[in-house]
Amino acid sequence: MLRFHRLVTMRREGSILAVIVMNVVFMSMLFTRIEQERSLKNEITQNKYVEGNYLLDDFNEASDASIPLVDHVKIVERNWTRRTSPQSCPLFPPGLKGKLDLPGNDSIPPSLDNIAGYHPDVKLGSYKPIHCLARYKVAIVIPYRDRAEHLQVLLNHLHPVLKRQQLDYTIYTISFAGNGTFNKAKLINAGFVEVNKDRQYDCFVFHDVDVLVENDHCLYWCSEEPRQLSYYLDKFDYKPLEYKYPCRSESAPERTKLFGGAVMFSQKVFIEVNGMSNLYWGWGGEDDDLYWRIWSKGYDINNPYGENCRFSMIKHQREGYNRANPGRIPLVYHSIGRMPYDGLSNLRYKKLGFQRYPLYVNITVGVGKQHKKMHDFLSSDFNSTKCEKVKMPWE
Ligand code: UD2
Ligand code: MN
Repeated sequence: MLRFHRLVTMRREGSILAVIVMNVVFMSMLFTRIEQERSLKNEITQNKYVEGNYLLDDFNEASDASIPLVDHVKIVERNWTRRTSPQSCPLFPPGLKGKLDLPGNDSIPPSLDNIAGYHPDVKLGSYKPIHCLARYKVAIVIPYRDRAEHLQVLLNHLHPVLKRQQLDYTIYTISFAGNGTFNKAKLINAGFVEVNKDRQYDCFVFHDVDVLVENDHCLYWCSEEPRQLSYYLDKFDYKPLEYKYPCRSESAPERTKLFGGAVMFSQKVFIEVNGMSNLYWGWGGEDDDLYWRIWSKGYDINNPYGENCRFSMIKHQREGYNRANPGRIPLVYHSIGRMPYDGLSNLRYKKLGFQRYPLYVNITVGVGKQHKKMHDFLSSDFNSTKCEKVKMPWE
């Protein structure tokens, strides 16, 4: 009996001990996490790139400390002006072809020299109709690195379309310097600022290098509201793509719509949403973040030309330095709250090159790299099911 009693007591002591050990482990994990957040918070507030309460850039550093980052992004605001003078080009461009031939996946595009030869009227990346006044000035802004063949295909395809649409336009590539992790959204922000310095435009099309419009009745004409041009994509059988984000607060859209590919903004609205988030390093999420931004300001995908705007994407593999961003779900979760201080307002980059080629203008920029602590934080223990617990260290 005594033996049995001792056994029970030992068992009880054992389980108490186990509970204590578990608690200690749990508490230490919690403290580590709190400590991680605290030190990141300190880092952010002590950081030299922080002005007031705003986060700047990828938290604190460009990959290369010698890169003097631009101090302030100044954009001369431009009023929307629709050109409707007697000289304006017709409302229905006369030379449109309708459905277009697309290059086969294995076909080799003409060389840039040959393409330039077909388009002597495209001068240093720009064109405007000569017999009438173009209704819109459009900048095509392509985030770019190391996709020479796609660029050839796109230039060969798009110049004739935009010419027939009687636009006054320039095509820009915004090249990512170096071989670090890609950041499409930050390239677009930097491109937006630089292109505004080059010339005044009515609107901007942020255009993947690998998407091709299938019908020239899909006009690249500006609208005051943002527009998703490539909503109907071959990759998704041209079905409107909407998805539920696993993490979503009440102030966020219930369904997120595809907002990658080719999207159009007036200067006013792109500034209104503070551009794109600078924090998406690697593949994915930045397009959804942008959709949440425009949605929160009362806009939507806006598709005036409906299924005329079918697009096809050149088939390709994902680059090794553009791996899926593990932090995209928590970042999107906080998208709308972060909008006022993460975007054009805290953009840092360095312009490293500017070349005018016959068919496009290239602007090379250094955009730094993701801060290591942020990288570690975002790759730590998030997953899509824990999102309601996700709290960003600065919030
Ligand atoms: C989808 C979206 C794209 C973007 C991406 C997630 C569509 C049609 N596309 O594209 O807009 O939201 O998901 O990040 O919905 N790029 C380079 N070099 C690189 C990597 C990227 O030039 O090494 C540029 C290029 O313009 C490319 C774009 O970034 O088209 C998007 O990258 P992607 O084509 O690899 O991604 P994808 O096809 O999944
Ligand atoms: Mn692609």
